[in-house]
Amino acid sequence: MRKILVTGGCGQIGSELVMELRGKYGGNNVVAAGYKRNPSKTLLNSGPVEFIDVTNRRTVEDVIRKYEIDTIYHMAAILSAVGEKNPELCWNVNINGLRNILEIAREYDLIRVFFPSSIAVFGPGTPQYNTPQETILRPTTMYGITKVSGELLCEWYFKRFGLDVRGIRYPGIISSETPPGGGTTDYAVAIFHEAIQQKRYTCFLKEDTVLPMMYMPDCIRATVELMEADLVRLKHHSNFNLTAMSFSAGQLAREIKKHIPEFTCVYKPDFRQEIAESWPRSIDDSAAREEWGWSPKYDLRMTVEDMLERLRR
Ligand code: AKB
Repeated sequence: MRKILVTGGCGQIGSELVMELRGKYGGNNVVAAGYKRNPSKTLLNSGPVEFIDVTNRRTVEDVIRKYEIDTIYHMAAILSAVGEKNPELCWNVNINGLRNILEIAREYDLIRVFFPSSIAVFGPGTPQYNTPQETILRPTTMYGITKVSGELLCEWYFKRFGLDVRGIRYPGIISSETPPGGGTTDYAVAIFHEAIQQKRYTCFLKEDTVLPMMYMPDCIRATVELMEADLVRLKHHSNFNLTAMSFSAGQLAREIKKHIPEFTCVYKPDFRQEIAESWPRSIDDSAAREEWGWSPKYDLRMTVEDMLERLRR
């Protein structure tokens, strides 16, 4: 039986990933590790929760030894908007934190590590439509810089030490359980909460800003499927392009309006507009489809329906 550590285990993706992995491998075999956020009762009541700081190697090593961990999903990260406001923190968590995880994985002979990359690895010079797997990686955000460096670092550990590190370039993730923490795509979650509670939302991106997106059930399934894929089939490792849909802020608002006719959305772009404009509009994820059978289930209509139903419940 696997013994799994999920760093960032109380965050947007981490908290739902922990629950999926606990269902699959047993509650006691999946440790949720968080830094600051208060863990939910669901997390606390379904298995071990530990507090670690990924930039402090000792705190990670203690948990690895205590639970005899053999697999790490390293979800702890500083996202794009917070990263621009606090670049030093972003570098420290995303680079030094990742390096601690990779070093520990190598020294303790772990089976596998998951690394969350992002569409932020791309930049204004990258083809914006159907962005290829292999293309120009010249991001203009600190977050993007740490993600490109992270991909390269993971690749180096794979080639040099045979460490099985796998990763996905996540698009914006829409979810109902835990709010995202400081990204550029966060509007696509906040808009649902405001639509239900206030019937009004002020969006920090322009109406016609299109970004690649994915609903959480697809995101979790993709993450677990990649981690369970046969290594010999993988030509890529830590940098898979992945997508489910692309839409503009205006399209999302109009889809929500179909369910909440009184809902209005106004657009007041801030510094995040420039970040969004440096990212692709749509993604070519054929490598993920070919190498580990990726196929998304949720489109915009299904996502909006399911999000509203869950949030109202
Ligand atoms: C962000 O907006 O920073 C993240 C991402 C796309 O990696 N959601």
